[in-house]
Amino acid sequence: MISPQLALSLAAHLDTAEQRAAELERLTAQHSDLSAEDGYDIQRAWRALKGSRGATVVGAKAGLTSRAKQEAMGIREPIYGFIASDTLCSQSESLDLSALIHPRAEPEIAFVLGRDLRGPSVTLEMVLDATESVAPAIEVIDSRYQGFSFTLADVIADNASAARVLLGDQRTAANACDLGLVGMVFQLNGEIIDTAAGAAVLGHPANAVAWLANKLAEVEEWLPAGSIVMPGGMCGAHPLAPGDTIMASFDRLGTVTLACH
Ligand code: OOG
Ligand code: MG
Repeated sequence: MISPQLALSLAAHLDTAEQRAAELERLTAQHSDLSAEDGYDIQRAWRALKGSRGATVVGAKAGLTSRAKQEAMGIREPIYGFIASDTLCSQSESLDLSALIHPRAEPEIAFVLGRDLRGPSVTLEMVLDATESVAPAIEVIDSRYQGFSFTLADVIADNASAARVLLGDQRTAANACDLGLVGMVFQLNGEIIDTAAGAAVLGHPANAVAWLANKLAEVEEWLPAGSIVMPGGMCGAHPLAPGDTIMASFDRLGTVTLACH
């Protein structure tokens, strides 16, 4: 276990890297024995730091929940992070990439909770029951580490590379269709760059939400009603450049479009 002082000082490094949009050497280069639990301690210290500046937590994210994402990042287990209020974007505004280091976009099916979800032993059915609606979403991830390269402890400390969250306008009941069978087409500047189905994420995206609720229970946290929950990218994340427009179109759930400058 690391000391609260070290957790806070490493969180402050990540915070500075994010604010300056300047990449950082991965933490494990200097602290090679950091564990996943240490990573979560650093992440919570960072969450507290952002909270002290007025940001609130509006939801949570699971990451590395699809084979595509696990293979791309070389890490074979899911992770989680928090969604800060100042990372929510709107489709009506172009995203300023100069505030980010090396942003990448990934398509996700977002869950908006109508009721608290508290583990342990949350099931897929319990997730669907507690969900007010699902929405087409794009997550912009932006590792604070050089070369977008990290170990498990590093990426956990870095709040699972969280940077921006964008939801499309449409809301659909979680039980209106089988979310595992929902197809998705990912387009960059009008060209198809990837396709996937909901089942790419742990067999069903609600499984990722259940995993997250159960994992949070280990530290006596939960997903409160009203939370936005991002279950994880359905396919690999795609780098963004100024002038790009990236769009994820989902069967039944609608479309979400992000323009960048
Ligand atoms: C880690 C964040 C993963 C997802 O949806 O899999 C993530 C990364 O790939 O940098 O958000
Ligand atoms: Mg993601």
